Amino acid sequence: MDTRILFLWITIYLCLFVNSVRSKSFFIHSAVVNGKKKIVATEVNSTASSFGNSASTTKKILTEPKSEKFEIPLSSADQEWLGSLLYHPNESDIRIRKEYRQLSKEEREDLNLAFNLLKNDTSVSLNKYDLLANIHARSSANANAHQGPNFMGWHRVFLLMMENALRQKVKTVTIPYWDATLDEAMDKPYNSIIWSHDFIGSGDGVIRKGAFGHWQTQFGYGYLMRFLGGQGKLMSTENVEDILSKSRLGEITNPGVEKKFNIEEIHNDVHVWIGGQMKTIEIAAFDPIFYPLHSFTDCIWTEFREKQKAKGIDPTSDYPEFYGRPTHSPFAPMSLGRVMVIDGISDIWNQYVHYTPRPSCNETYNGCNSPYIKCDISKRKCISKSRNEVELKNQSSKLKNNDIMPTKLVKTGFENNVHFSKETDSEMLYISNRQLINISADVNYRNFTKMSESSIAGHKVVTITTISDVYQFYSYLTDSHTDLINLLLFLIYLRQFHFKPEHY
Ligand SMILES: [Cu+2]
Repeated sequence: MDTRILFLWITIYLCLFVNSVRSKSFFIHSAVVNGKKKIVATEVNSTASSFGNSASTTKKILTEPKSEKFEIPLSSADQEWLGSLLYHPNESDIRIRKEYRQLSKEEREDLNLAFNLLKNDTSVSLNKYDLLANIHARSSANANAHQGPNFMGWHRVFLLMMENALRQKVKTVTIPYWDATLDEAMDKPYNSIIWSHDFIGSGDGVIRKGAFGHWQTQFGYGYLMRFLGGQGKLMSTENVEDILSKSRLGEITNPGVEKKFNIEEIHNDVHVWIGGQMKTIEIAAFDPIFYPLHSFTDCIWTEFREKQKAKGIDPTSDYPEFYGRPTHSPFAPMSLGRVMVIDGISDIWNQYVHYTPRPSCNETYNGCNSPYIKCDISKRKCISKSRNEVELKNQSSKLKNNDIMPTKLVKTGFENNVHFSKETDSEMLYISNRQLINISADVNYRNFTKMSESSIAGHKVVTITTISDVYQFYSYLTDSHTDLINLLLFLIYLRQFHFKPEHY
């Protein structure tokens, strides 16, 4: 039977059926029936949630998430804030997204800082980071975003919303992409420098240190945690090449595309490989690695669309005829403001978003462009360095014995909130140890008055000044800067803090 006629038939059938049984929905996909490939409709049930099961699996009953738990009511302030994020960049707001390991130290710290400032901003329900992350969990968006061709468009817009949110906090931040193929090519990818406190945090259970140390997630899922490499698989260079060898969006997305070419399925494996919250759709976006991963899939899609243009295919009208579930139909709502599914393939979102070329190298060219990435000539490929290989410049080194007092001093400050001065509050800030501190809204963290070393040991009040003073101060006090961000969050919002000399 001609596939168009079959499709029409299924559509009629579906309309009739959906009318008669309102709560049911169907997933249209290809399947092998009696040895022949056919287009069939499968009823969609409502349960599961973990990443990974292929929509192209024959006879598999697809599942939608259990939603109620994740449907927190949105206040008008929530909606207003979320709405403020739904815009695309323009000429005056060009975004360059680099590979994570190509960020400078300052850029990494700014990114971490912005994430933490969102996490600590409770002017909306939950906090700004979690409220936005939770959008990914809501049943409407979840159904729009997964297991169909809208996967690409939905996550593109969502990523941009997170980037816009981060830029409300630190306006130069863009979301780097995590080229997982650089790790996949390692012998032990879980040793990649990516999984370190200076980057996105550890991967062996609860994250206890670094920018995301002891981050709490919502809905009873506890501390942020990862279990790298337990299951799943990282993306390989071959995966990317396979995807880029295709010409149409419908050839690289669900439904019914062979896994080898299916970008959503390949990305699912990475979610599972990371484990922890990342493994479950509804809470995956609570892990900040979610965004660099999606920045990478978006980077691949950007490259794919460029190739389409070169082949004379217009990516802005390339939405597949067989899109599967109704939530992926071109004129379905995206469940992100008033955006529709078809808007996701428009150029408006990516016109001013650029990706640096994926790191690559060979005998004569080294485009790895990062102290954390090396060129493996035999593989003709850039590979991530491991944590052991990276000699992080540890300015702080070892404490001298006679420096012990200031160490105690600051540690005690952390443990005893009472020592901190409180300024006019307009925003709340949680520090790593969950202390609540009132801060003044007009504080510009790059603009403090000078702190001198003698004042640390000699006076009751320490005034912190510039960011570099904060670094210096910090490195003076400990032999590692992995907790830097926690201290930063603490210090940058406090011009002053007091401590009681009797403690010493
Ligand atoms: Cu997703």
